[in-house]
Amino acid sequence: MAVHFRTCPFCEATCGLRIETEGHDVISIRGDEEDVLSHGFICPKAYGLKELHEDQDRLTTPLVRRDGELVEASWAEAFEEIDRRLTPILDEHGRNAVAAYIGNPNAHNLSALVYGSAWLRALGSQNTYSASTVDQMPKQVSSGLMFGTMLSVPVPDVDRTDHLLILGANPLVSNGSLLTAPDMRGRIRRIRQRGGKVVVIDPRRTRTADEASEHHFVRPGSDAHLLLGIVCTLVEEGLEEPGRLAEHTNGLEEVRELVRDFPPERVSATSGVAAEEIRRMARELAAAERGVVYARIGTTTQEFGTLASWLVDVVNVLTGNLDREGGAMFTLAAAGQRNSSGQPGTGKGVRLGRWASRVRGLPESFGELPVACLAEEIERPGDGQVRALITVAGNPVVSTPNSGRLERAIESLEFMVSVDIYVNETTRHAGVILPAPEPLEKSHYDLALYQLAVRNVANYSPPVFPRNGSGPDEWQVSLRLAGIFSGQGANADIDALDDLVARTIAQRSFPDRDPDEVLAEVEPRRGPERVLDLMLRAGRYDLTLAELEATPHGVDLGPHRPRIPEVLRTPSGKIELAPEPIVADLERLRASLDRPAERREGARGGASDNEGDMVLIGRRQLRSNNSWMHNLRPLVKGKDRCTMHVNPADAERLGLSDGGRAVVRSRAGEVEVPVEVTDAIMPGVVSIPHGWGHDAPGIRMRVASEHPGVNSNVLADESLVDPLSGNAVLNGIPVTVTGR
Ligand SMILES: Nc1nc2c(c(=O)[nH]1)N[C@H]1C(S)=C(S)[C@@H](COP(=O)(O)OP(=O)(O)OC[C@H]3O[C@@H](n4cnc5c(=O)[nH]c(N)nc54)[C@H](O)[C@@H]3O)O[C@H]1N2
Ligand SMILES: Nc1nc2c(c(=O)[nH]1)N[C@H]1C(S)=C(S)[C@@H](COP(=O)(O)OP(=O)(O)OC[C@H]3O[C@@H](n4cnc5c(=O)[nH]c(N)nc54)[C@H](O)[C@@H]3O)O[C@H]1N2
Ligand code: SF4
Ligand SMILES: [Mo]
Repeated sequence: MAVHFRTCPFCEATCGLRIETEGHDVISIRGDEEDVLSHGFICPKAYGLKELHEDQDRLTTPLVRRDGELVEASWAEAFEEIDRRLTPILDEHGRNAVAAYIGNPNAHNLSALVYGSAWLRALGSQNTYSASTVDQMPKQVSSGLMFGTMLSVPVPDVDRTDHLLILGANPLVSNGSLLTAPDMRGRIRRIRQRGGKVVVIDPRRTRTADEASEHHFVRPGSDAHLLLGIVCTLVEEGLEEPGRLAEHTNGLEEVRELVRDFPPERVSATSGVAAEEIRRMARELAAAERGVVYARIGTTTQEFGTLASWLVDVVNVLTGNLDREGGAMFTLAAAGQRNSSGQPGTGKGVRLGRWASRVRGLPESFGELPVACLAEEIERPGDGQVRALITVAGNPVVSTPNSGRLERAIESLEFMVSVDIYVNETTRHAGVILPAPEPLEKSHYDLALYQLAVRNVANYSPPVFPRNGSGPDEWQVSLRLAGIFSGQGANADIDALDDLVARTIAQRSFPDRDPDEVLAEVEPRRGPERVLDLMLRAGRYDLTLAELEATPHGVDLGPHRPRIPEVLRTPSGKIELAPEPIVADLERLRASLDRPAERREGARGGASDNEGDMVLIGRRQLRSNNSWMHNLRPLVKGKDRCTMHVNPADAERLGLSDGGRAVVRSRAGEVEVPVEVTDAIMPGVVSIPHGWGHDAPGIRMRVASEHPGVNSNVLADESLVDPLSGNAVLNGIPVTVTGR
């Protein structure tokens, strides 16, 4: 028997696991009590690693479509097929004719983070899409404009705060996002034990709300309104105290002026929160010794996502809580920390909208276009039309808005390649599927998530099992694709490409040193390990990979420390509190205040006499991970989880009964779902979890197909986006609901 210590790759909490194996079998999976960040905490999904290891439906051989059928092929055949089909499209129609979609698991994958940019750059397509625009893009846009880089996202210092105001996040179920902090239940309990307060703002009374001191329902899509009311109160009542931040901030005066138009009394009707309650929230936050506002996906996947994301940090600045212990702080990770390279305290800032989507003209952010545009880019003929698609660890047919339209568009493509572990809703349309190794066959280091951790930590795990079969490793697949896209064919010298990647990182990491000398120090490492070693050596803690290999429970590099002004990368060297594009977008919010009340309650203009008018939001579930963990039996057993939550008052009005069924319609589509009546959801709102709908023909996921559920994104309207970030509106979708 062997014991392995390994970081869980499934969510942002990065829990340490203790895995016992016997030969090629997983015997047990437990929390690693000695892990420096998680101290033994895990959630039920961790066992999914064993199930995934044993899953007979998980792909291990490439599939190539022959006569309409996906059949097994050799790696060489698969790469040749990709070259044969894609290269002519690139030659004839240009780079933009091939789109790429990068899914969520890439963010948890060292190989993908290091080598993903190699093939994307070789492809050179402006039609690059990812799960970011159905997720956190608004926060990246606001953080980029305010602090200067796309990953300068302040993290709530939950372990030292006395007052935590949470909007649109349910970390007891999601285990935290843009906040790597395992065991949020324990962390929230400790805030209350030390006399602090936790307030949750959510259209549902969630598990997190149950642990909080206080919960308020809010109308979906109106967090920016509520936050404006809070900021206005701080200003009007003289409660602001930016302290040392004042000298590091541009635009304070402008913000003070702007928010005076949005007193709680004015935003209350839209947000559904009483004006006096909004004022009390502001006063209590200002009075707290150490307080912080934290907001997540309920505030980003909505109509005013960028405004809400911005206002969270405006509140944190005005209360003096940004960059202060117990407030919102900037992590300093051991490797790849974006906002610690270059000259401290100044930078180029971010440039957004360098190109626009061809059909709708939505702006690019950080190299990608909004995925809500993908279907129309495939459908609309003409120069720049998308004719082929590459998906890597993504399931856009389930995860992005108006799934029905996207699916039809994908069916019309000339060619599609997927790198994935299943034949699922999306990959079933591919011409070639390249299997990715299972997590236990990969090494692991959270290059991205450690930049958002509640403490500075570093933890490397080697693979638990050797790679099964003779195929390439995942990073080698990326380089093979890079070879094909750069015109070198299916047999490019990928070792040379790897050397090139490492050399580039060496030059960037040590601009004043001879790259040969730097590379000699990390010999004989290759692949992601070589690059990680370089990044660790270049990082602020001067770590090496060998040191991490010697500390299997991770290295604790201490709590957050203040980083302003060093962390800033704006051209001014200041926090930009009133970025011009965001300020301009306030006009849209102002106009929303005058929407008729029935529209605010969910009705879509003109249809206000329809009693079924509701707004749809989502919800996450503990034993689920977006769309792809439903083939693991222990995670799906039990009663049907893909149900619609509705408030008792609405249920009665609409003639719905608990356990009955409802038909839900939107501009985009229609689904029929089982009904669960609960007072944990506010009146006027219904909730359906995303990530289900596994019953389409051709899906090869036997367990998932037994518990298919419905795909809630059939209802999400791709025409609704947050205009600054292009992020899709997935919460607050107008729907009509009828009984059946
Ligand atoms: N309505 C609604 N829609 C939502 C959301 C919501 O809250 N509501 N949330 C959004 C959010 S936050 C996100 S992040 C997106 C997620 O959107 P996606 O990333 O598109 O979807 P996932 O379900 O995460 O799909 C992951 C894919 O990767 C494959 N996979 C798993 N592990 C690996 C691996 O190691 N390697 C490879 N190559 N493939 C792997 C899986 O089989 C699956 O096909 O969904 C979004 N969609
Ligand atoms: N178990 C599990 N864990 C996961 C995932 C999963 O699918 N399952 N997905 C992972 C991913 S990719 C991500 S991005 C994170 C997301 O992590 P979280 O952001 O914590 O995600 P949710 O649990 O969906 O919580 C969002 C909350 O917002 C509420 N909400 C909806 N609309 C609004 C609104 O307009 N305003 C406000 N204030 N609240 C609103 C919803 O009711 C919900 O409770 O979770 C990650 N962890
Ligand atoms: S909380 Fe996330 S990282 Fe921790 S065990 Fe569960 S899925 Fe894995
Ligand atoms: Mo996400």
